[in-house]
Amino acid sequence: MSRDRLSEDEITAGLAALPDWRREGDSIVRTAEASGFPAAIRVVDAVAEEAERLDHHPDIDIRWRTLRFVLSTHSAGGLTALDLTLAAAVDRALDTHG
Ligand code: HBI
Repeated sequence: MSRDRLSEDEITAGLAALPDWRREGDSIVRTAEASGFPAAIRVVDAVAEEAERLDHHPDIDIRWRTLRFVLSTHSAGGLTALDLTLAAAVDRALDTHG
């Protein structure tokens, strides 16, 4: 998958399909509450597996049940299709394990 930076229109279109995510500068961010600390870790574990498969990794802040995911493509200095794909994977992990 391309690591070319997305255009503003592409970012806007991508975020329309990711209603739980917010743009923060060159990143997209989602904060979510898991049912407890073990569930939060299960979410992070599922995301880690997908991140390895994609070779694309999130910044994750874990505070008890609260998870904050920050996605950007560091090598591109902004957002790429990989970030949108990983965001959808985070959403699935939260739906399944959260
Ligand atoms: N993850 N978010 C993010 N951004 C990157 O630029 C990135 C990554 N994971 C791995 C990676 N780059 C590269 O080190 C490998 O693709 C080689």
